[in-house]
Amino acid sequence: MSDTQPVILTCAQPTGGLTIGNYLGAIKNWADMLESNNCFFGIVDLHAITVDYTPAELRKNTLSCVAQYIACGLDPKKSNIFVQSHVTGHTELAWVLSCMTPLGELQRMTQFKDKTKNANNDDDTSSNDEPQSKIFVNSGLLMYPVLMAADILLYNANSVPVGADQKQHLELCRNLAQRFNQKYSDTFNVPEPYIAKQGQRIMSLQDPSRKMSKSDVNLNATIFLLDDPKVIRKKIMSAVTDSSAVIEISEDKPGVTNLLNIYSAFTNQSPEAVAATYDGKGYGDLKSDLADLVIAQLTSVQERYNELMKDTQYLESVLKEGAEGAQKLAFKTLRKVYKKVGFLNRF
Ligand code: ATP
Ligand code: LTN
Repeated sequence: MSDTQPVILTCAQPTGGLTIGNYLGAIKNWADMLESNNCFFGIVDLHAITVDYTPAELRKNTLSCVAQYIACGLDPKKSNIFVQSHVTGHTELAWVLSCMTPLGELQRMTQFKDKTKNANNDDDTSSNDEPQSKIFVNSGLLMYPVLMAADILLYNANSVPVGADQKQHLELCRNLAQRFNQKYSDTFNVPEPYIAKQGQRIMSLQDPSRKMSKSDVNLNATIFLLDDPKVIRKKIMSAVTDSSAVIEISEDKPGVTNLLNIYSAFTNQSPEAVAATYDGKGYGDLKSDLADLVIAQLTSVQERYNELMKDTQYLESVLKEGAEGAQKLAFKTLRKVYKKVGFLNRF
């Protein structure tokens, strides 16, 4: 790592086990960037408490996420792996940025609208007797994208590798950087999103119109990196497809298209090239081969993960070093920002 290299920053929430969506859309691409960039990989626990959670689970998931990152190839010697709440500055910068963010912009964010769609308001008088999951619409959910912008701008990141679902959040971050630079003078890089061609949007195996998510209530919809091989095979074999049994990429066939996309992202081929190899074959063949492929790729990740989880001290030392490296840069940016917005120097 050197100070002159471009800064790459990206983060994941410790809201549950990582999925192959996280792996293909995000982590797999990050591992290729270690050599020629100054990389920061955050585990954003402050974001994770915007949804329903239990403290013990959060603690467990955070450490497990570190081990999963390393097992997927993120070498802590070549990058900074840190926990967001260990670095002061994220929430402080978020406050400054929130004072420059119109409320309406946050209310219009797709993720905010999606996450609050099922909110059960006290004044809900609908006669629908169906039980609904109760969502607590807290202010943190609304502020989520501002905190995310702070995560990125605190390190003056040049590039932010994310899945396609984060495009809108990145756009807000870019707007805030530009707004700040215009109002107070040049301070932040305007970060570029990096969205990989393959694997950018892995969909649910049970409802291919929705993204594969670690918080999906239907466990068959999501393949977790730590799923048992038998479970992986069962989930893939029962993935939703259609009745035509022709293997092709098509908007009318979101199920099989998703399976081809997963195959293509694991093998770095185009989805069309994968589809061509299945000419004349059936969905069962594709599913069975895909299960073999996913199991083979995840077995080595799982072996490494199990080793790492036996050594909590090592994982904690990774986080200590990661936080120290991150904090250095964070302080530098925050000092500059505080001065520009008119706060007195600390005496
Ligand atoms: P949740 O599923 O609980 O809403 P998440 O997995 O979307 O959370 P993160 O863990 O913060 O949220 O995501 C980490 C990275 O993985 C982000 O860059 C995100 O864009 C990417 N990602 C998440 N799901 C997918 C998916 N289904 N396809 C491609 N990329 C994804
Ligand atoms: N919102 C992101 C997680 C996230 C993030 C970030 C990603 C929080 N802060 C900074 C990149 C950079 C998500 O994937 N759900």
